Amino acid sequence: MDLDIKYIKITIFLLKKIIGTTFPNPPVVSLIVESNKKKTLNKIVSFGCTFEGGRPHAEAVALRKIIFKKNFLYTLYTSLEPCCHSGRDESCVSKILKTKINRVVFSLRDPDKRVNGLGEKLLRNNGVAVVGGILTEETKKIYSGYILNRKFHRPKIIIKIGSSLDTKIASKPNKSDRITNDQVKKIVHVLRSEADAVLVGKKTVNIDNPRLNCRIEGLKKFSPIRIILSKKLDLNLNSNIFKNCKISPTIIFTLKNQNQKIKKISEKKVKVFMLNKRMFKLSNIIEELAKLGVCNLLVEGGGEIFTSFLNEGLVDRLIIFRSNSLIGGMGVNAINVLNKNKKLTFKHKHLSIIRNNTMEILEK
Ligand code: AOF
Ligand code: ZN
Repeated sequence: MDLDIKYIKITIFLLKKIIGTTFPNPPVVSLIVESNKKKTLNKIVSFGCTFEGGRPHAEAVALRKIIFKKNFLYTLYTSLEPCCHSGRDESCVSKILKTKINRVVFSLRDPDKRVNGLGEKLLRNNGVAVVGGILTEETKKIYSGYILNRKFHRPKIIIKIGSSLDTKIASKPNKSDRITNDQVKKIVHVLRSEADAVLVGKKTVNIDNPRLNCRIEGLKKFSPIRIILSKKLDLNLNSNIFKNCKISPTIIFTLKNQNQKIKKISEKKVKVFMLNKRMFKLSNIIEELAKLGVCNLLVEGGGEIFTSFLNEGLVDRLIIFRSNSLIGGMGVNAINVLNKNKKLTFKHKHLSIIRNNTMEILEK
């Protein structure tokens, strides 16, 4: 196998392990390979991942650990084009240029307009050989939310439905039921850890009383920001969600002119975004979330919210967990009335059995 492909493959393998840990920055993995002049001997001498919280960047971590030797060549392999803007720290390109790295190989060009090819150009102009675009089919998938955020100012939207065999999410209106099994619950917690934000409607808060965090040991700190949509701000303030807003950041989108209610809810340490009637649209709300750095948004319910996202054509991925029992007549549908003039078709990507439940993944 071509050496460049081999090492980029390793960065991609490791990249999958750090998804959801680097908000608000994209996850990146870098490797440094030391070679003899004939390139017959090659070995990985350092590696780095983007740190929790987004800094230091992967390249900076990899460079920190290395001792460069005389008579050897050094290639830096990285999943994303190295940055060239000085943000919270010196840029990676500038750091690379101070070392003996004489070649950089990356997979995806950084869609962030501050970089987008400039990182590559700057390295080349300073005598570093650069190869870009290795295995981009794979990295485009991993960075899909990041690409949507930077290019289209919206996050990737993943709808998660936990339903009965006949796609009902509760046995009757205003009732909360556990429908799927405990293993599904664990998978959902992993999905939460991978997401930057999780969104629900006011009924889900008031009826299901979820915490919306990740409660898997070791991953708790990667819990997403919690987003609640509530036009009238008629939320039960004793709900679980309002018990730990200091630890799990929480944002509520509501309509303007409800000062009294906002005062009360603000005591819970939540952030309230007020929009006028015309602006209270999913397309505007997700744009606001993108501005906050949200690249991957998990939508957890309920039925009205799922339906609105589908009607607006704002669903990139559907994950449906289904139990093995039917609910029937009184049950609440996961999806209500869809606009007839919209053709909604998804591609099946995955189907698996989770004990007595199933998991189906579909994409646009
Ligand atoms: C890299 N390596 O590991 C990451 C990069 O807020 P800042 O200053 O840290 O910059 C964030 C931007 O840096 C982000 O939008 C993306 O362009 C790049 N992320 N770049 O070279 C990394 N995480
Ligand atoms: Zn960087």
